Amino acid sequence: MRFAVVCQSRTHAMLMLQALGVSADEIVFAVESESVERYLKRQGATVVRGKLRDRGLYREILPAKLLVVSLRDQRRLRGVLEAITRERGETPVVALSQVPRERLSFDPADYPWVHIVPVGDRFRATLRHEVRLARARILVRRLREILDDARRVLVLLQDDPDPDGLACGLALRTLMGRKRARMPMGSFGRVTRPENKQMLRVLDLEVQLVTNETLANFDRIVMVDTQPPHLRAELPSVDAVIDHHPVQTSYEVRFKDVRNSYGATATIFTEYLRAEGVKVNERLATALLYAIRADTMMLDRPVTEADVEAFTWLFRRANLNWVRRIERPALPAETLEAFAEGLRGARIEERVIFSHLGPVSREDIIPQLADFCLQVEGVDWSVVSGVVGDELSMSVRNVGFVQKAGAIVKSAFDDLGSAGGHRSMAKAIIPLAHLPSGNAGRPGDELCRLLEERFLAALRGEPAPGS
Ligand SMILES: [Mn+2]
Repeated sequence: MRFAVVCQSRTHAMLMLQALGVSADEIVFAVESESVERYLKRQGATVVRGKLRDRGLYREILPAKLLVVSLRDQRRLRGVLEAITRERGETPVVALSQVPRERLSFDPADYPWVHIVPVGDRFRATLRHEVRLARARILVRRLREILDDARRVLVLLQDDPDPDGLACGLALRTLMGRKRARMPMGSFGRVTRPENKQMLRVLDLEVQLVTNETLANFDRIVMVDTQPPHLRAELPSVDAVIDHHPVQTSYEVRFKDVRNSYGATATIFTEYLRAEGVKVNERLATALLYAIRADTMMLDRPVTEADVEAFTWLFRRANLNWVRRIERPALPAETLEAFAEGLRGARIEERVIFSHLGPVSREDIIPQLADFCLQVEGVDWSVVSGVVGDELSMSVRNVGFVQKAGAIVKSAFDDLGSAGGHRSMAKAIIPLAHLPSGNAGRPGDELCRLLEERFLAALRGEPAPGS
């Protein structure tokens, strides 16, 4: 079986010969014009000539592997579809349209068997992407002019560097073809969040702690994912700023690319890299992908076409196992034991699952078990606690459509230690000295009863028992 194409002009015929990507003798064309017929025959294609509204024409070219309708005059599409209706059989039909579906002169629902492709929209989106890359080339050239003759360049990140800043630092270094020693990343603060620390480990990244004095060791300073007014430190002159936070005007800089509509600065850097044709290895792709994911909550926050484009491109190049390792640090075997113990003693009351782990060697298994327990059927809340050193640490999770976790935990435990959090996640830290001692956390003992009673009272809006 051959491919079948309906078209009106030589241009469309030429495009289809290229687009189908098969040799001309594997295509049969239905055309009206004699000159198009002559052209196609010279290319080696089979041609049937007749009126495009004539059903007989389609009896000659169908069935086919695929029938593509590519008309110059969109107003004739309906007539062609009408003529094909009874002849199409099992042949898949694609109609290329220059106008979007909603601007067709007929209701496409009348022809549910045809797949209408608005090529104009697709082409415009592609063009917008290419225009962004063309602009990026100009920007990268200006950036190179500023950095090329510098011996040491500092990539300055926000005070508690996050995945977007870290990924952009690595991207800038790759873009400029520099090694770590000649373009280190630095910050006035330290990486504190566990996932971000894990990102440093998995992707082998380093951030130097800088001070106003050590800044003098660098010939140039580039800030990524942040702008000078965001830092508490008084900065000397900064040479370049690449960011996506709202633009600040209170500073002077030689190079500034701030795009507030973008979901992540990593998207800007992905455009720079693609525009320059720089090889993006697995490590860099993973860093940038993770950055877009983290900054846009998995594309759940407002993003642009550019973010989605960058994400899709990076997704094919990134190592998804590394992404998983960053997001969810692997549990050592001994914590499984604690997990099992915690589940054995778990109790469900008023749609809340309680589990107390007793003394734990790693604090992070408490939130992990809390996440896990929320999957239990009939449970809206999970409350998991454990003893870390001389404190009790508690993680609370809920399914999201109930009361705010932060407020509940605060009202239940604020008087005993520190407590608070967000809508669906919260945490409390209570010094053991403020809790009943004894056998420290067997299910049903005084400590566990106190935690359960206080939490349930807070859920019901009652005052904490014994407070
Ligand atoms: Mn960011």
